[in-house]
Amino acid sequence: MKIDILTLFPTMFEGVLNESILKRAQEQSLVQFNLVNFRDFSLNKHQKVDDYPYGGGAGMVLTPQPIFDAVGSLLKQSDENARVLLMTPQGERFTQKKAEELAEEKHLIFLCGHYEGFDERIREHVVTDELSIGDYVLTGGELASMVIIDSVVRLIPGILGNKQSYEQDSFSTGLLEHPQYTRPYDFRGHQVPDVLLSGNHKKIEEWRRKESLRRTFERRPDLLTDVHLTENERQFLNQLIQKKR
Ligand code: 6GU
Repeated sequence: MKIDILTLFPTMFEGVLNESILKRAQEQSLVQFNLVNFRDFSLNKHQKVDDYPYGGGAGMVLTPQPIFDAVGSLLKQSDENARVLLMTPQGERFTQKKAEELAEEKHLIFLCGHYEGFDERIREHVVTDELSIGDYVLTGGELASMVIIDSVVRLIPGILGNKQSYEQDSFSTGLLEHPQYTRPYDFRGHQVPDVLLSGNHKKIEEWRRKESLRRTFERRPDLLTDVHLTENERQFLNQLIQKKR
C-alpha cells in the first residue's frame, strides 16, 4: 500500500511512522509512506497556501491551487485510482468498518489542514472521502490521519503476526473484548477466574463470550443492536437487564 500524506507539518509524523508496527510494515515493504509538504506546490511568490474567506469572518482558508497540484502530481505518478481522504471534524465518523474498507486499497492520499478550513472546491473536485475521528475538535488533521493510518495499516495482511489477533478485536466481533489475565494466578490476593485454568476450551470460549456481552452491555449498550446473538446469549443478556432493574 502506498500512503501519501499532505501536510504543512511533516515532522509531526516522524515518531509515529517510525516505531513499532508501522516501522516494521515499512521494513517489510508492505506499506510505503510519502510525506508531502503541499507548501512546496504553491505558485505564490511567498509560497502562501491560505487566504481570507470570501464573505468575511475569522480564520483563514486553504486555497485550492497547492492542494490540486500536489494531489494531481501524486495521481499522475501512479494508478490514478487513489482514495483522497480529507481530515475534518465535519467528515463521516471513522469506524473499524471504514478501516477494513480502506485496508483493501492500494493507494491512499491523506489531506491534513491546520487551523484553517479548506476551500470547498477541494472537497468537490479532489476529495473522495471526508473523515472525522470523533466529536471533538483538534488543532489539525495530522493527529486524526495518524490514528486512521495506524488502524488501517495494522489490518494489511502479513502485518500482525496472527490473524486471530485482529479478528478478536473489540468492534471486529461487534462486541467489546473480554477480560484477559496472565500470571501470577494470585496477585496480592486477587485471583484469576478458575475457568481459565480448567483446560476446558469450550467452557473458556463460553465464559469469554459472556464476559464480552456483559462488558458491552455495561459500557456500550448501543453496540448490541447490530450483533447476532444465539438464543442462549439472548437469555444471558435478558438476565443482565433484569438484574439492572
Ligand atoms: Cl479529522 N480534524 C480535526 N481538525 N479535528 C477533528 C477531526 C479531524 N476528527 C475529530 N476532530
